[in-house]
Amino acid sequence: MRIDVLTLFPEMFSGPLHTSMLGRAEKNGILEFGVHNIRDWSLNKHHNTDDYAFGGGAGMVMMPQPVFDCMEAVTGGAPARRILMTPRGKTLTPSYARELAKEDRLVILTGHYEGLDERINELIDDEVSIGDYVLTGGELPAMVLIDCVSRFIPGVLGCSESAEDESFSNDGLLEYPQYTRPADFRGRLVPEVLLNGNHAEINKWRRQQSLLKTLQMRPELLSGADLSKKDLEFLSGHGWEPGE
Ligand code: 6GU
Repeated sequence: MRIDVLTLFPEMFSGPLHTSMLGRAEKNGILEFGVHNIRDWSLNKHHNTDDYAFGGGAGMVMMPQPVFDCMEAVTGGAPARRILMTPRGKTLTPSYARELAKEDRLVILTGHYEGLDERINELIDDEVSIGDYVLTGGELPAMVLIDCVSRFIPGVLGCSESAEDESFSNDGLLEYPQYTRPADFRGRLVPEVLLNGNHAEINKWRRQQSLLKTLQMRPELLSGADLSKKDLEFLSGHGWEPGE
């Protein structure tokens, strides 16, 4: 997949796209990134990209010309899924990320709240937000989207990892606690059950820990989780009633 980003702050992308899993996928030729400075397409003498809002009011508005020219230069009319990062977009979900992972080419435009000339929408297929809070710009959300989508592209994750469509791969439950060596770290002991090699016991403990963690942190997930009769008994022993 090729992913192009149109931004006023290209330097923000230099770390995240080329480090860790994304960096490895890029080296392996699975992902290809292009980051483009919208300012480079400004025809304005001072390379401005925004101007006062028609009708007045505080805040500047991103002008259509640099964005249109940048988009045309980057896509060259070739097919691409064009995404605008904006808090008024639809919320990023695992199923939407999986859908985007099937595209050959994404072009992501990062903008500013109450800051884009409405005519820029003509260039855009989807408007996407990463959650119900407002950030200072769309750059961090673009990086979140790229990371999230990349996990669904075959070869990006190692073969021992896998991306699941559900938020939580563990039957819709939160993950159980993990431990590594040493078994005694400054007097804090690893639970005994994990040390004895009894895998039936270990699996039971892990399942119960997942159920408890979900009950404590995200009880609303339990109604959509894949729960056995044993799970339900365990949860009701901890005060949970189905339908809660
Ligand atoms: Cl995509 N942009 C901004 N500025 N804030 C956000 C967002 C996007 N998603 C959540 N908050």
